[in-house]
Amino acid sequence: MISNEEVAKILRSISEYLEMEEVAFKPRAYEKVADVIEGLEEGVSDIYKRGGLKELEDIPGVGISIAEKIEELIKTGRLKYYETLKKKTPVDVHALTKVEGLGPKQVLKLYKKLKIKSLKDLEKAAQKGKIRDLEGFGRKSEENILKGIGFLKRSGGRFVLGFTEPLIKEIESRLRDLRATEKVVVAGSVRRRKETIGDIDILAIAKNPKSVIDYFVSMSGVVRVYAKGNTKGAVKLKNGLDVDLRVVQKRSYGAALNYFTGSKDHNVALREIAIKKGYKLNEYGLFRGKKQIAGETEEGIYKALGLDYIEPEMRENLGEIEAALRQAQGKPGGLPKLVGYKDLKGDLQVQTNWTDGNASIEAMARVAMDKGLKYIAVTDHTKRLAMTNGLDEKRIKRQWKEIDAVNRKLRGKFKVLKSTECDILKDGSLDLPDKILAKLDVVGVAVHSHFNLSYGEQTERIKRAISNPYVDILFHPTGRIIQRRDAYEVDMEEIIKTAKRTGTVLEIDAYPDRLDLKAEYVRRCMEVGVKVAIDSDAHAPQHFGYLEYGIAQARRGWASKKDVINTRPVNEMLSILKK
Ligand code: DGT
Ligand code: CA
Ligand code: CA
Ligand code: ZN
Repeated sequence: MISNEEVAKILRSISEYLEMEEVAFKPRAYEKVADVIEGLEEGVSDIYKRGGLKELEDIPGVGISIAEKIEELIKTGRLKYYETLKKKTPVDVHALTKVEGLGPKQVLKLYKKLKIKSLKDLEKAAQKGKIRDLEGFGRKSEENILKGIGFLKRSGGRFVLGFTEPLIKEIESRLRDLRATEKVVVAGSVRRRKETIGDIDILAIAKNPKSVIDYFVSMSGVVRVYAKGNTKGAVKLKNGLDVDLRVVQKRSYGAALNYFTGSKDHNVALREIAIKKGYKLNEYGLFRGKKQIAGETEEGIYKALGLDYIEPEMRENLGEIEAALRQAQGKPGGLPKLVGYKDLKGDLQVQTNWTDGNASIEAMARVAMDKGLKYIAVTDHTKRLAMTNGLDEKRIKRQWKEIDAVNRKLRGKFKVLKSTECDILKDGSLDLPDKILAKLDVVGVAVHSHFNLSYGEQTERIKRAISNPYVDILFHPTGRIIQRRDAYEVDMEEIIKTAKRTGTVLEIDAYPDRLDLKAEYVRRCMEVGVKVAIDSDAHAPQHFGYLEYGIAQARRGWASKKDVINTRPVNEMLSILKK
């Protein structure tokens, strides 16, 4: 059965091949559908099984032609159209365009001039200095290519949690559906909600462990079996991801869950506490001599160690154990009560089809409403980002009329706020005049260019932008994209202090490969008293589902509900902004 991830990958490659050939419009259509499919909760195969082509066509952005291609993939696992494109230009576009700065057109040129087909070819050519002489390239772009390849290598082997989760959930549910399993839970970095994961660690309680392991090592998608024991299995999936499964006994469940959730540093610290108390802690339980005194539940273990329960997202041995001890002893400096996964009432960064989003304001509002939100801020890009069709003064005023109309329709149920993702220009001034910003409900600003300024210049630029009295939120403050682009050089300590001084909110962008702010900066915000917003950065209705990764990031940064402005009802949220 073909996964959504695989379908999306093929559609994305098609988009890249078509873009290479400079076909108009179509590439964007394929890319949008790929995004949508990646975000679907239901598998495309299941959707197809349910209602055939018709049902596929109900997926946003899917017309008959793409629907038929998905059908062919589901039925045969192959796609002739894609194979023809691949034959014509036999290059690994997907891998090559992962190199920051390389688009499909450059890839085609590199193939035609230097026969570059793969990352390896690319690296060799760049090292030999062959790329700098090509028209449209230069010494600088050759350097950047080598940098980009280095970056890909360093992040190699890890997977972005938010993009991998549909697969994780699928495996989890397959195991849950087995008659033999009583309980199935994913531990490790997945349970700690890290940004990226090295592998999937699954625990199960089962009546007949052997049968569960047998199923596990032979399920579809497995390309290699590392281990197959009576209570333990380890496999590699065809996307390169490793999965470990352990079947444990009920009375050890809490201890195993605690052990395999980690982190390793957290475990080591817990074990030391156990030893000091004269106990022994391992994945089977907490023992005094031979007698098990805890281990069926995690709560029981923490309690027996004299600690308050610690949420998985905090288990990094970065002070949470000391805080849990103080908490249990009723002393100040205890654990924060973390923001919850259902606490958000609004989303303050949403793009629509006025720029590079794929749905209308009303469609985005209705999906947000279905997700249980009460408000969104429409934050389309501004004119400097011409490739997104960014808004100028005239168009943003027209957009307000549409927002007013949607608000009339949804009155009493939902509120659409007038906002912007206003571009921060090179000198820290903004892409819209103050007189427009003054009329918006919320003003978001963001850096989208000049990533290479010096540390000092970049810091001054952003400080200037957020010192504007109309600016409420700094979106994706460091610009990093996980596994693609490092944060720009910027003094975050200085930005956080400036945010404090000016009352600016910093965003946790929930998009799975942004998660910008990093947890350590979120935690710094909490210490300094800077508020954060958790936004989806949605460009399609499905993206609201990503909010949970932003919440996870906030929890990993020790944020509580009151620290996150969009946990508040709309009027209360607006009242704490600048003005
Ligand atoms: P990952 O997979 O790299 O994203 O990170 P984790 O934390 O999932 O690490 P993994 O899969 O190697 O191991 C899962 C958990 O098992 C880990 O969080 C803690 C526990 N663990 C693994 N090795 C050790 C160890 O040598 N000592 C202790 N105390 N715990 C360990
Ligand atoms: Ca792991
Ligand atoms: Ca593991
Ligand atoms: Zn942006």
